[in-house]
Amino acid sequence: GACCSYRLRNALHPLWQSPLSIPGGSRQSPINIQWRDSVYDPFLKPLKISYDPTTCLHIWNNGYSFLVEFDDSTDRSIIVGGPLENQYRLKQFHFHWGAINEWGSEHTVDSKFYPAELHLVHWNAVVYPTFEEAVMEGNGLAVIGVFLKLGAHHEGLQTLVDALPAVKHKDTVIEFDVFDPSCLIPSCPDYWTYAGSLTTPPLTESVTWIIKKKPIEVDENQLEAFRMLLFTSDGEEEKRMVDNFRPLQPLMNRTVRSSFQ
Ligand code: SG4
Ligand code: ZN
Repeated sequence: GACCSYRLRNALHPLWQSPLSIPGGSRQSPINIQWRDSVYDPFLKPLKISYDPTTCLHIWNNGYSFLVEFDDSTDRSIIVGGPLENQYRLKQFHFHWGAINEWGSEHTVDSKFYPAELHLVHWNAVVYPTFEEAVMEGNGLAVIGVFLKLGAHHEGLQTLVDALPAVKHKDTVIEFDVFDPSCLIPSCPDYWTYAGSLTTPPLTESVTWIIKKKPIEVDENQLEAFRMLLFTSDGEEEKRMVDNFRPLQPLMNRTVRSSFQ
């Protein structure tokens, strides 16, 4: 059933092998961002991020990643501006990472992988009544991507890392109130943006991607804490949660725009 690890699913799920089998699969994610092919758009506004730390609810190991989920019943944690026409509500954030530091991110820049990538998932509550409906529609979701690179210890991430042993196994959830994920987003305003999809089934082409140019630095111990998590439930043969990223998808007829020159 749906219980197998991300890697196993990656190998078995036909959608992962042939992007062309997706109906209308013309804007799939992730992609390689070729810096010199991106087009500066002077009309792109700065992205404004306004998160209320008290909307943070819990951390959940869902068997593919760990998700930090937020109360999205009101407009208390939102983003606005950038390439977006409406404001979008924060639903959850999660990460993708590798077994080793040489890979792990979903997007690449000039074919370079980072060891991990943060995704902050937001939905268009102005136009759609529920997150589930937004997932299915063209302008339903906005995901901010932030690359993690190896370097200095990250104080803000450590709060999260300290909580991870409690959600080691698949299907475990713990309370995690009061966290402001804007501490994980670099203050440098520069970003790339393009029209893409979710990177896991249902792979719907509903995502406006906003990829921050500047990575955040995390240390080796913090990446190792991610790699201690398990794809598997308590009692099953342990499989480490690593390499939970989707392979690169063709750019096809798309332009990546940049907010910077
Ligand atoms: C991860 O697998 C999350 O666990 C999923 O969250 C998420 O799906 C999925 O990634 C795709 O998101 O930003 N990488 S992504 O395109 O947010 C959704 C859940 O399954 C719908 C809740
Ligand atoms: Zn993701």
